[in-house]
Formats: sequence, structure tokens, C-alpha cells
Amino acid sequence: MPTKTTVPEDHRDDARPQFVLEALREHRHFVMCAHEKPDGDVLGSGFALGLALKAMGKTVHYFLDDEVPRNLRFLPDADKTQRTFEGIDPSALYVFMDMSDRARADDALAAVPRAQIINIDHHLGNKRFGRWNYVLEAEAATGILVLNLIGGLRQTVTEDIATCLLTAIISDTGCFLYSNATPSTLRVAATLQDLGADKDVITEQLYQTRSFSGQKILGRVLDDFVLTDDGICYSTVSQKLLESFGASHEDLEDVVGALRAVDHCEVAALLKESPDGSYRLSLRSRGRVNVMEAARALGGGGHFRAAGATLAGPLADALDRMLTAVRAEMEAERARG
Ligand SMILES: [Mn+2]
Repeated sequence: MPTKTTVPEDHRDDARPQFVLEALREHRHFVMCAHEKPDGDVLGSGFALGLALKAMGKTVHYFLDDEVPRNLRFLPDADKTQRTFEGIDPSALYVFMDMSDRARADDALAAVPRAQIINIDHHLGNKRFGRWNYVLEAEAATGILVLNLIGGLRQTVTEDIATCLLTAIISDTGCFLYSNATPSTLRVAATLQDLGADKDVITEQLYQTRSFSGQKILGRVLDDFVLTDDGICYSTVSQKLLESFGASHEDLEDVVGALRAVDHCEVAALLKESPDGSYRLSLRSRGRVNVMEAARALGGGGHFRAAGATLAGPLADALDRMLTAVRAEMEAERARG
């Protein structure tokens, strides 16, 4: 057992997991928390850590003010999420996963005091909003940090845990397609498969199963997209279109990826109208242009190759602001040579 050290109230040494490990060992009650529009990384990470903590005799709740997306309902413990704070001990620690900023968490979590927050994340520019922070920006998925923690806790990676963590990795690497899938990421994935994670079930659910409305909307987006001379490929999805197919934002996963695949596209942009008339912008880069900076200029954030922001309407203004921000980043990239 490592020797006990006192956790400083505001420690910033967050690349090492030791303080988070102490908090996980010493506390009894935990709540796993997800960001809005939960994905395979945040849910897989939460269920994996939850399963390990329960094996240590701890109490674990999964707070999710949302439904588990259809394609992630195969995950162990996916049926145990709750939308209320019922049964949660007042002393519980809240584990915020996979978010650079606590504002990305469900609004219902806004009242959780910093003193009760553990922040585990791999996004660039993480705000270190927890009392305990464990942030590794170079890792492909939060799930890899969770695997480190489970190892640090000397807990067994069961088949269920391995499935959750491989889901996290497969989700955040686009099935190993993106450049964040390094040799080390692939080795971790192979180890998880050795430990019993069912790769075929995961890839079938995440990449080979699309909703009827999602496919219909993809068709419409591909029919309507614009490719500018400077390589910006964009399209929009209106509320009317979403409603006509009975589609939700969940059905739009990967649509922006289809735009990015267009030849000569440097940056892909998809604007999805929200019920309040604002637009949710998703940006994807082919690898030269830093779309995180473009998203930041628009009040959002993300990663170098994948980022997003929320833009006020009307559509023409939102498109204008998007094009300006992306072009500024293209200019900055050219200036860097
Ligand atoms: Mn992630």
C-alpha cells in the first residue's frame, strides 16, 4: 500500500493518479457523472470505474439526466442510470468524466461543490475544476485513464470492465481510424480483448447499426452539402428535417464524418438546428487545421481534429461566423507554414 499523503485542497499535479487513487480508496460513496450527449467514452468509463468500485464494496450511483443512447445499451450497468439524486449519500464524491469544463455536465450537477468533485479527462484545455484532477491530454480516451486507476486500485479487470473500456477506446478513436489511435492505444485495446471484451459486439453496435431516420438524414445532408474552394465542406440539418424523420441528435452521430470524407475537404462543418433556434456546430479536420481553435473563437472547444460550439441563429449568421472562424484558423495554419 502506498503511504498516505494529505490531499492539498487545490493540487494541480494532475498527470499522476495518486491523489485520485487515495480519494477513491478512502471514500465510500461515488456518483459517476457524464457530459451532455453521452458517448461510448464517458459511459464506458463511468460503468467500468463503477463496477471496480462496487467490487471494492463501495456504493456507486450513475447519474445521467438523459437516456442511454440505443447503441450503448449493451454496456454492463447501462440499465442502472438514474435521473434523480435519490439514494445518493450527502458525502458522496462525484466523478466527472471526459469533460474539459464542468459546464458540459448535466445542469442538474451544477450545484455539486468542487470539494466533492473528481475530474478525470483527456481533453486539451481541461479546466482542472475538481478538487482532485487526473488529466492526460495525450491519451485517446478517458477509458485509458480509468484503466490506469483500476490498476492502481489493484482491482481485477473483469470481462464486463474490459468491454466498457474497449467501448470507450473504440468510440473515441472512431474504431481506430483517427490519429489518436497510437501503437500504445492499440496495445491497450488488444489487452482488453484478451481480458474478454467482445470487440465484435462493440463495433457492430457502434459502427454497423444506424437508425432509419439517421440514414435518411445522412442522405439529405450528403445531397445538400457545399464544398468551398478553400476546402470547407458544410451542411445543415433543420429542426423541420429532424422532425419529419422523427430523428434526434443521437441519429446524427457520424454525419459530419461523412462530410469530412469528401475529397478536397480540409474542414467539415455540420450545423444542427436546436428547438430554440440556435445551432449546434460540429467541426472535423482532416489534420492540418486546428478546429479546436476555431471552435474556441466561437465559444466552444474540443480537440485539434474534432470540436464543437453553439451558435445563435439565424442560419445565415451562424454560417458566416463559422466560415470566418474556420478561415482564420486556416490562415493561422498557413502562417505557421
Ligand atoms: Mn473522450
